[in-house]
Amino acid sequence: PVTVYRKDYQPYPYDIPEVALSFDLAPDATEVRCAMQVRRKPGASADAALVLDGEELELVSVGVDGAAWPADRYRLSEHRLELLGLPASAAVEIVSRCKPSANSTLMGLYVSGGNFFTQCEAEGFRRITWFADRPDVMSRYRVTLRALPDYPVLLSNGNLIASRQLPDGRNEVEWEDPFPKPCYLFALVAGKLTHRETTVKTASGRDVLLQVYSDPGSETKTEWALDSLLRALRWDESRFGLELDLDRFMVVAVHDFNMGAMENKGLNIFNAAYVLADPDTATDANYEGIESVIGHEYFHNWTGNRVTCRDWFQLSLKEGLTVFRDQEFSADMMASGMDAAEAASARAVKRIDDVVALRAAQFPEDAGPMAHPIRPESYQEIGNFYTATVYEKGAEVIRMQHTLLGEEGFRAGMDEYFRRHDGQAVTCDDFVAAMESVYTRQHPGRDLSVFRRWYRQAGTPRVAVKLDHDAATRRCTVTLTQECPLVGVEKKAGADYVKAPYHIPFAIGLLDREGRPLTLRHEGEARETALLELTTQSQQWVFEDIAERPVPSLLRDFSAPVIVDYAWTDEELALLSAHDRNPFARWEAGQEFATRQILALAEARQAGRTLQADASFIATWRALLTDPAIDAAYRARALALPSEKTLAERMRQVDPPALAVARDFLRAELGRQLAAEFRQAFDANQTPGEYSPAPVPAGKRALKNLALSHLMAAGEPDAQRLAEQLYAQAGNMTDSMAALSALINFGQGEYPQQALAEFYDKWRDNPLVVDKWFALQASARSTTVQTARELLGHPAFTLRNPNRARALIFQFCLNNARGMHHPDGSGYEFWAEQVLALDALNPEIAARLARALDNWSRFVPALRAPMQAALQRVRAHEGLSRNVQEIVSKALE
Ligand code: BAL
Ligand code: ZN
Repeated sequence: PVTVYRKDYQPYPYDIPEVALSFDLAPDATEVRCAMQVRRKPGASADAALVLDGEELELVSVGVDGAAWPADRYRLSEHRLELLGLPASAAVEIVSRCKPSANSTLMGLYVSGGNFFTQCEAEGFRRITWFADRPDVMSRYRVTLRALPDYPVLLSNGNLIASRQLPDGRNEVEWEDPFPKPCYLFALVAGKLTHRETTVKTASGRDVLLQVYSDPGSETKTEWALDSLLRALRWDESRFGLELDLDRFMVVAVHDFNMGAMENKGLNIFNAAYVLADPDTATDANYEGIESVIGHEYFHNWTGNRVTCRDWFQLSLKEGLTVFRDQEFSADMMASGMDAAEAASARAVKRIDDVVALRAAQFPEDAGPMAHPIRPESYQEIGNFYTATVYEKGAEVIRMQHTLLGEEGFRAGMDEYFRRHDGQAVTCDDFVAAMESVYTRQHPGRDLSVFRRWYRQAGTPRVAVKLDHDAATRRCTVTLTQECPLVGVEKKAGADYVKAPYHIPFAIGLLDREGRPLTLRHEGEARETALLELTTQSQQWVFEDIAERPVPSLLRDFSAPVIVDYAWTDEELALLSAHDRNPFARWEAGQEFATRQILALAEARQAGRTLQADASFIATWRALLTDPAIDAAYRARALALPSEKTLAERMRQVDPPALAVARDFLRAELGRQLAAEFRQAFDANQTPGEYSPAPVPAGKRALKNLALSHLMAAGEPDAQRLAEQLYAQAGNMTDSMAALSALINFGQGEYPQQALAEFYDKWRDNPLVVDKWFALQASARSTTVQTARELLGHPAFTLRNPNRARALIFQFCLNNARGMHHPDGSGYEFWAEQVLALDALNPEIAARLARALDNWSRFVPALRAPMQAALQRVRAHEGLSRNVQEIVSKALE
């Protein structure tokens, strides 16, 4: 496989300012005519070939300036068409055919549910026509679609400029996108679809049409998506001064889709899971996810589309920034209409959820064989780099810039970025330079040169904290020392590869021994939270007028994506968990306390000792559960035990079954010892009346259902009756799923299996709910490889639908510690079979599953050997895609 390096970037020698595409759509053979105006760039060699990418295409003809281009003046190979000897300016026309109905990769043009859809990012456009498939070639597109009346809705980017019926009975439409764009933002949709729409005025008074398209019959499920779109439009106007630039913005839902959604200019195509919702079929998490993804794709219109990436190494330029923007959008939506204290808690809940996700997915990636900087240096298959690092750590790197500059400074930096780069394809460094222009104005003599290392170094830095207190001088000295060990490929880079310290904004507070906040006095400033800027390996800060040794509250609001090393005592953690006024750090203290408990229990389990919960930990949990000052949503987060994935990162040798037993034990023990308190929380957090996905009722459901799971896990006498009642009477999918999950994981008797069967019968025609049904079983505690195999044989299962594959196979391989990590290795054999089966259909999805064994070398020896064998089996398979090959090869290196 060919490795592509960032350092090898070369500009494309031609401009392609105009592209006219015309499609004769038919499932088995679609003909595509691609007419391009090409102009050799000043300074490019007159010999420079026009190199075009293509995959799975049949070439029909090549023409230049209205005449056939002689065969000896182009070279055609499997993935390349090179036109030689072109004049400096030419009209090139290529006609080709593709086969949408045979396209199971879901990249390029494909058929789903009888309709046509496209997915072009990163390199799918080359499956539609030969083209310069790279983001720095930006063109204005005019698109003509022709299709039989079976496809009444014909959509593409931009504005509809003509629509007619042809003499042969087909319909023809023309679309024009006034904004130059890279081809990865091209899209078309054709088929039978219904839609919901609204017209709104933008801030500057223009009328714009917002539309959400979906399968006929699903029109009742698109209200939330359309409302979310309107909220996103308003939010970008008010927070960033960015307005919708088109007259029309469309969102289309499709059931077969590799990603969550795609930001094609003016025609976003969405996985139906992020569009369709009603209270009966969607959970609170689904509603939140829809709002967030609708926002994310909409925000890309400026951060990604108006300013795009020079090359795919810069992916985080648009993704990290847009994730940061969608996180802020969600936080602002959650906090809207609340008073200051409620809003702070709502924002903390969002921050906690984002950090939980980062730690579960990105920290392991940063410590494994696929570790890469947020701006990777190389790749074999760019599809493998749509990662938690590029997205979620990328967002943290943007957030740190926001923290360093402040809200006003960050906004000024964004304004400067658009002033400099609107309409261009640029680099991450261009973004930092715009922010730096503001930072340097704010802090003369300082710059972001050290900060830029976040873009070129991989791995999660560790920050060790030392706290010295001198009673005589009443001074408290805080020493921060950072280290970042070599990770992944860096270890092989040789002795001359040296990692340098990062610029780490580290927010800190101090509490006295009663839990009261202390004022941090440093260099004439007095604050409750100090933002320390660590820019070298080790630095010290002295805080004045501190009478006794304080308790430190560290990395408040998770001000940097680092791991903190500090040896709090259990008593200090309990104190922080009860009193820290920074809600994120308060949550963190409880999580650290719980982590210590579960790791100790896992060790006891491994050593064959009796498991026992610590009384002071139970007391800490009791205090959180009964604190009347904290709202339900926050309490549900504070009481949630750390995930097995997060816990695994803290084990020297990962032992998922031991962790699962330890975590289950603690959950049950909490349920037993705090049964009365959990029962009270269950009763006090009912949400009768009409369903609303708003944060307050959703928070109540989260706490109530957490309480139920503890009571069920503990086998409390009345718990199953509560669960059965909740299941039977649930007025929304959140409660139905919570009850069913509690029943199938911890229930007794026949009811749980009956409920499961009844659930399927009720929802068999709703694919998104059937996905939930598969996912629930795949991750259930009692599910074995055998059960997973039986589910593969269920008539509703298909590997061709990514959502279904994710619901069953990914859930089992990633979220079922006992089944997947059975010491006989059967889970890993299952994984290998499914990776290979998926690879034959859809390499992008197969490569995602392949990553489930990334960190095999950090597992206990008994699991390591069968994991390695499964990886080797996959690597040895003939005809493996480039996608999967890159993943398994790196894992085994
Ligand atoms: N650009 C790929 C999908 C997304 O991140 O929005
Ligand atoms: Zn994105």
